[in-house]
Amino acid sequence: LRACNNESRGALIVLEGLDRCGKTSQSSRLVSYLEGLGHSAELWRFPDRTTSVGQMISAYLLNQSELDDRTIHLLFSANRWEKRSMMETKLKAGTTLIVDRYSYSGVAFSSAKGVDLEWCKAPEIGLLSPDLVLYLDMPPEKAAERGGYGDERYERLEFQKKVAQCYQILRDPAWKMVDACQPIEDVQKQLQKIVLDNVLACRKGKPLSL
Ligand code: DGP
Ligand code: NA
Ligand code: NA
Repeated sequence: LRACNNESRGALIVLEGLDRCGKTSQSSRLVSYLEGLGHSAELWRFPDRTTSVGQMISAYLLNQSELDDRTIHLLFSANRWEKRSMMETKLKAGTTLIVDRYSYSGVAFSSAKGVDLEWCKAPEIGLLSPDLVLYLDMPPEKAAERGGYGDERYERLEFQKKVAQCYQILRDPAWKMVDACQPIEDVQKQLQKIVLDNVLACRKGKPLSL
């Protein structure tokens, strides 16, 4: 599917990694960087806690509700599905989306609980595929040291170790691995270079993968 007959489109760029690896601040810095270069860019994140599905997810993460592992898995997926058409509209209009977590978090966090990997992947089929996946690589022990974990459900070292293993299983050769233990400015510089190449490729009319 070609975006708007030869018109350039935005790039769908996903950041993944363990909790506390620096994804959120790196994502917002990337948006500022692209905007500074005159590109249209937006910061998105999943879960998007502002929707009604997102509020159910948020309550679960805050341990205010209990949900079966498959039920919460499907809610996380539904939260991406409810945003799909808006993502497509924005990309086709030329806006690059920097997305803090996406389907890979969905599969990694649920399969870390022991839910079957293929079952976890199924509801993600048909969502927009990213042009670029940036994995902020950091050992779970190191991430846990960073200011400590909060009170959210998954912020426990033993669980994050399992998530890291699941990300390794999911990891694709096309993923760009960035050492997130480097100083924040160095991580940012590496990310900027990789992202810029991909944004430019999409502006040259790279087809929107669906
Ligand atoms: P964040 O807002 O990025 O801190 O994410 C909240 C927590 O939810 C974090 O521990 C990662 C986890 N998470 C994010 N997306 C998914 C998902 O699709 N499925 C599951 N099971 N967990 C997710
Ligand atoms: Na978190
Ligand atoms: Na985050």
